Amino acid sequence: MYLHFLLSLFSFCLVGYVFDYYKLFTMTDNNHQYKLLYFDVPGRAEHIRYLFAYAGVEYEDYRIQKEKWPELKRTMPFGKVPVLEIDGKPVAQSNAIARYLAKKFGLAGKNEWEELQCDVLVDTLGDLQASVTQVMKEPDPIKREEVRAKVTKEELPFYLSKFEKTVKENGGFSVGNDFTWSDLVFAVLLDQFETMYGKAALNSYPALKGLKDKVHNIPGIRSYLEVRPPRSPMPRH
Ligand SMILES: N[C@@H](CCC(=O)N[C@@H](CS)C(=O)NCC(=O)O)C(=O)O
Repeated sequence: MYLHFLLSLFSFCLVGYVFDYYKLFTMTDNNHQYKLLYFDVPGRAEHIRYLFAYAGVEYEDYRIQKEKWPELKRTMPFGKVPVLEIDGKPVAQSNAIARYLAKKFGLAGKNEWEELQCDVLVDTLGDLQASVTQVMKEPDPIKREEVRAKVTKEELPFYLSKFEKTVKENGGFSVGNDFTWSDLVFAVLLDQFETMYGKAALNSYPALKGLKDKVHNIPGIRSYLEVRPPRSPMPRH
């Protein structure tokens, strides 16, 4: 009778332990195989790399070398990257991938309203990034300076001052009162602005600078930044 009781207690505990390990395993999502394909630059994949770093989930960060791209391009779902292979199945579109991972890693917002706010901010950051990239894409040096002046004097202050207000109102976060994937997208883009315009670029936007620093101090992201490979040239297309 006593032995029977001990055996039942043991199996009960064993089931508990197995269940706890299962939860841990599924939460960290190391039960899927992920391979991220992109060029050896931050570009449209960096927020996806930040998401994996934040969650501490393993993935292969496959950085495509210039000479390998023409052949690889033919095998991509829409001929472009980033592509995330999930258990061998290729998925395209950077923000669709990021939103999917954000949901898995608890970074999509606490309710539908917050999910919507994340999408709004991520898309708006995309608009701003498109204007900034326009400068680099302009081949004519005179026109390039005109575009640069418009972006620097009009578009950047317009968007950044609105974002600054939002982050201030949310107590240091872009959405709600906790981290979301929108914060990671902010950190990537603001970092890019500092690289392009110098460290003083965010001096007038202390809340945004604070948000960027806060994201870069998340342990997983800090570790990723410490080992991030140096950039190699992007293929011309
Ligand atoms: N909307 C897509 C755009 C993807 C895209 O334009 N990818 C570029 C790199 S940023 C590319 O693959 N360029 C190489 C090519 O088109 O051959 C996304 O966000 O994933």
